[in-house]
Amino acid sequence: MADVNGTRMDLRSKFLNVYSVLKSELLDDPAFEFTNESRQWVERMLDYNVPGGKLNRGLSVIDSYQILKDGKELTEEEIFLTSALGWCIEWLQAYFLVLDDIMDGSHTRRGQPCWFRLPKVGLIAANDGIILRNHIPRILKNHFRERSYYVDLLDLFNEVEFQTASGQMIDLITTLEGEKDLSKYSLSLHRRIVQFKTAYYSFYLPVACALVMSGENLDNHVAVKDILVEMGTYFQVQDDYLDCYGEPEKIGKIGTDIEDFKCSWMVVKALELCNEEQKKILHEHYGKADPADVAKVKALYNELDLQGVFAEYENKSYEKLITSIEAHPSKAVQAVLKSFLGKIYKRQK
Ligand code: GPP
Ligand code: MG
Ligand code: MG
Ligand code: MG
Repeated sequence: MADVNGTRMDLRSKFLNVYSVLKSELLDDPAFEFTNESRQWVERMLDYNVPGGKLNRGLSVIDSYQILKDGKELTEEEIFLTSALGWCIEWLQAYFLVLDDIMDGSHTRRGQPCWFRLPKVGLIAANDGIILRNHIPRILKNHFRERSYYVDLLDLFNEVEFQTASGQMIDLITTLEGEKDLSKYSLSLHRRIVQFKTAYYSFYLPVACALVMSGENLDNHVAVKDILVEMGTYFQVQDDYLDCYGEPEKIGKIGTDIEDFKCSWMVVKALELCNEEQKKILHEHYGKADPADVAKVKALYNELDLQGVFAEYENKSYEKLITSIEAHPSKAVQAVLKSFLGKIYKRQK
């Protein structure tokens, strides 16, 4: 095991080195005449928002690619290219999070204030989100322009961004003020939201990047996509659960779903399990910023034992996912999917 861990450590540090390379290129982009001031802004913005997460999505591209190559050791070039793709996903994530935190009115992210909360930043963060988004095609152009699969990568990132923005749209418009109506919240609406806002970019995209780089045609991998979207749905249910029951020191953020009237898995489950009296409590207190209202909702979640309900959901989802993974004909693909699932099962952050 020491060897395996050693290799992984090595890959992680190589992955982090690639961040520095990509950042330097972007800070010297000949398409823009950087002044010291603008260069410093971008550098600070990148360091604040891009590398500070768990890096699961980014590292999964290298992992998946290596497994698809039957575990053969990767060349330095392959490590660089898979890392660059991994970083493109981390950039995409940074872009989404900077904007999502404005939209959700969040306060903290990855253990620090949300970028837009910094006094010097404010709504400049909206443009920083656009800059982060624009860095992705620049990285791809710098490193993949000559590859036969360049167009497929551009297309993949475009498709997934569209899906995510559409999911984010339904996440937001279901909460519209004046139409606050819990009766429209259902498991099927929740599913639709989280598949689009989270699953495609967080789960399908890393594996799809690895497949494209291995020369695969994504049209031949619909079954893999379906399993990854299922896994992403499970991941966002965990996120909804941790929004309420996670420890802020561990998850690095303070939940806002109850205040924001979100169609979270928690409220959908509560609606499913509550009696008429309890439903009244939800209708009265859900979606209000006052901590006393939030406390009422959380007390109801405890009363309904949503922690127990979640634990059961988690076990069932895991078993279902393993069953669908083991039905896949390729052992290599099975290994990719199991490795991904192993990273998130029973996660606390
Ligand atoms: C996660 O939702 C979804 C995203 C981060 C996608 C955002 C998409 C955009 C187009 C901006 P969440 O709000 O539950 O995440 P968190 O709990 O991390 O704030
Ligand atoms: Mg959010
Ligand atoms: Mg959100
Ligand atoms: Mg959340």
